[in-house]
Amino acid sequence: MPFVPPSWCPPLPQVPDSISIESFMWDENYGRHPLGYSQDPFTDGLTGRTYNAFDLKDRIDHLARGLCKEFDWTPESSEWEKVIAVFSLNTVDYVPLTWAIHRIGGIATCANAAYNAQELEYQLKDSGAKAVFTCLALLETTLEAAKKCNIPKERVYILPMAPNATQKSDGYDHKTLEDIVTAGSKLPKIQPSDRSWKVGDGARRCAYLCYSSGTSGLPKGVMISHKNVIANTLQIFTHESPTRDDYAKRNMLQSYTETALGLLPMSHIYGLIVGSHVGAFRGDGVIVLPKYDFKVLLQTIQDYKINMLFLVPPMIIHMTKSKETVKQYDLSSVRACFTGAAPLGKETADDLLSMFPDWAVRQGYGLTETCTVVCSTVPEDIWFGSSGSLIPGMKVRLVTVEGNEITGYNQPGELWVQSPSVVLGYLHNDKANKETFVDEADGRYMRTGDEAIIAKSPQGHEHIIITDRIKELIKVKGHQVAPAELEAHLLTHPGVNDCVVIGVPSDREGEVPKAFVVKAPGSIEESDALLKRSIAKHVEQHKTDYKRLRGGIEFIDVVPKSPSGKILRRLMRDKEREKMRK
Ligand code: 4UV
Repeated sequence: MPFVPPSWCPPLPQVPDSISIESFMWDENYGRHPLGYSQDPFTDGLTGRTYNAFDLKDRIDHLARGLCKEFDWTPESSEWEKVIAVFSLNTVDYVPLTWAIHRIGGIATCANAAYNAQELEYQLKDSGAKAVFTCLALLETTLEAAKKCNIPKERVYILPMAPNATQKSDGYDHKTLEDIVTAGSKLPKIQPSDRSWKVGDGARRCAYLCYSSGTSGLPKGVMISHKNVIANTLQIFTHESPTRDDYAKRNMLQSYTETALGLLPMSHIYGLIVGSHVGAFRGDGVIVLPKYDFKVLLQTIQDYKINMLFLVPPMIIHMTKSKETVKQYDLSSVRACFTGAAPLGKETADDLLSMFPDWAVRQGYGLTETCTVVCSTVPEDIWFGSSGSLIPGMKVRLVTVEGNEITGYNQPGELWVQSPSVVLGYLHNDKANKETFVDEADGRYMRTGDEAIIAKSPQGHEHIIITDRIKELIKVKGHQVAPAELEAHLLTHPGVNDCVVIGVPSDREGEVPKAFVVKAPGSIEESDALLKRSIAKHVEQHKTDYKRLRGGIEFIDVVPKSPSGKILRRLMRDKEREKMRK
């Protein structure tokens, strides 16, 4: 018997499947007409640069026309011919750019702004991106990666981070997003691509290609359809409705908006959907910050009177460990602090609440493969340590390793998810698709690779509590680290004969990678300490900062493997946990 959302949850409205995300946002049948915005959808928290909803809609329209001309594309051609990478810090133009790409029927592949050139190159090649939009701070990295993927420098465009930031650093006169908008404003109107869509096209067409390593292996392109995004936006919105009757009466759209924090990376599903799409759909003003700077964050909350924070656990830990600094700012506008992407410890939640007794400290759980939220706590039903109740339209099962269905409370099993937000699958990876997306008698499920229990909250509702991670993924400050990627890289070091990488707990970062290495015979380093330093450096030189082996390096004699050669990571992890307990 699958578990379903609590009865107080309004049913999920019909999810439209023949319109694009951008149309959905402005369509009065679902979203809101620009007139319905009392706040500007996106505002730059550093410079104040903003567009009201009318101007933003025009801007997207002009940008879409400009893109068609720039690439000589038609809205009707296949989306796979129109993949554009966005590799940028957060800006007010980030999400509008992706909507313009959707308007011309293309795909936006969002790359983590923390990537180095090699990591970006992997995504550009894998996704088949034809162009990259970046910001000046990341231009050098972009050019290095683009060159290796035969993307000419003419196809590298600059997103302005400040009103007049148009200077170029590499001597080449890159076009800016502004240049394309201006050119597009002089071009004849184009039909949005979804005008020619048939029923179901929105469920079939890919809109975003985000990268996730899933349950195992290297990062893979996750094909997220227009319908997936629209579904999860409606699911979250419905679940969030402060008064359930209001939603049914559609009073919500007029009555309930927030000033929300847009700090989480828009390249990641949490910042992209929960932080940006849901906010824009609800009519929130999203205050965009390019990157995490603790004092800038506090100042921005104070200046813009932000009332909804979207954070990840390490940021909350930073707050609770910096009480004196926090006290210097007026954060009285905040009503709710939402966290997800990694578990928030009960002690940290308690600590935060002791600093801010009025805040609703909420937790959500989601995945790239479910186009974000599966469940979350709502202000009326908060239970620390829990990830809350299922959102409408979501159905889950708990399945034991032996394949038995769990039907009772407080018994752990792997969480399987069924929802209109479960993505199309991984790009050209049949093996991972077969392992992750399973067809059952009652429909298609996604196997999350997370272990969970269902428990009754003090308010008497069924909650999901994530109890462990079965899959190999490591989460560092909410970022994904694929052990397989680090292991493959470590094997290119001459001193490494074999290795296994696991995540170990870290106070500040949640988890950090630790490597167990089998030394190569006759390695040239004179001592173990020198070899360790050399291996750590090998990672630092070729991988982005959060992938460093902060959990350390330990030498072992042999990597435990199954008869079929599969690394037994769980065995290593259990041994490590045992060691830590002692
Ligand atoms: O694919 P991904 O990087 O995706 C995310 C998404 C997190 C979100 C999104 C919207 C929310 O509202 C929200 O609260 C959280 O992180 O990584 C997916 C894996 O991250 C772990 C879990 O192992 C997933 O399979 N994870 C995500 N949220 C939690 C979590 C959580 N609350 N507690 C424990 N693990």
